[in-house]
Amino acid sequence: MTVPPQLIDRLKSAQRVVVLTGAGVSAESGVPTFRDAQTGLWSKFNPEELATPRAFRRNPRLVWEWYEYRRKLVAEAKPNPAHTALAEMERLFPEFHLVTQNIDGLHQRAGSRNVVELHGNITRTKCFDEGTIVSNWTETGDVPPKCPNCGGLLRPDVVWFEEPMPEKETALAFRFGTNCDLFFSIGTSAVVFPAASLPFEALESGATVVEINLQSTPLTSKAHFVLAGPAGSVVPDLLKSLRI
Ligand code: BV8
Repeated sequence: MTVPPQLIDRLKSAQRVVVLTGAGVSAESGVPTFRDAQTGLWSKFNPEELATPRAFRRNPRLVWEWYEYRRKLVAEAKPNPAHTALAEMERLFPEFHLVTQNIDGLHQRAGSRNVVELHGNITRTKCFDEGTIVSNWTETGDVPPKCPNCGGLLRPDVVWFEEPMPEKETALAFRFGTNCDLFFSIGTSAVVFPAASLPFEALESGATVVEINLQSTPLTSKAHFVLAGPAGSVVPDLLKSLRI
């Protein structure tokens, strides 16, 4: 992908860069996005119906098993060149912040150091009742397993629909997003709020906004630059253009 020369200039003069990533960044690692058709036994469920507290209360075993299936997919996945290039970009700017909607931890495995996780992380587990993180528990065959402290049900430490995003991470993301000079929205459908409002707030605050996606989104018509292509090759091309 040829990076437009005006964008290369913006990249070279940027002081404060913020990147927002969505499931599209992990797609080339084999982690299905939310809108990819669900496969196999999960094909009859709509993720937005499974990723809710209501679904968990109604059928905790089903929701726990869906996350166990996705946890295994994530454990087998490897960071792809988009993750690695973003980890390298972190060191090239005076200020660089990576904000992700993804729960797969692949940015951290690729070497990104300060990652703001807006929607939690599937590799962490918490007590549904107490909200405390639980790192180990006795396997009694219960599905979901029980909290060793209060006996409540364990759940993944992710943000479900109709649950608020974590306060600290949300405040950080919006502080970074409204105080940067260059904002990238990469591999996100920009339809899930409040995360999806971040690129628009960056636009409002005067940042140059770049979208990298395979398809158009509600952000496409407003972004200053739109690089239509797979993140796994477009992001490394951006990095290469910085090196010249
Ligand atoms: C909240 C973690 C309020 C879980 C996720 C009615 C009732 C209540 C709330 C609402 C409502 N109506 C609307 C809302 C708000 C709701 C919302 O926005 N709904 C949408 C569907 C309209 N939001 C919420 O509920 C949020 N909370 O509002 O709380 C509140 C406040 C105070 C007190 C109480 C309540 C919480 C939202 C977080 C939900 N959790 N994930 C899990 O993963 O299991 S969201 C999940 O979906 C992902 O994290 C992602 O952010 C989002 C979208 O999924 P995808 O589409 O797969 O991914 P993405 O968007 O990233 O799209 C993929 C993109 O990649 C595509 O554009 C594709 O073209 C592109 N792509 C694909 N391959 C590539 C690529 N691009 C580049 N290269 C490639 N190779």
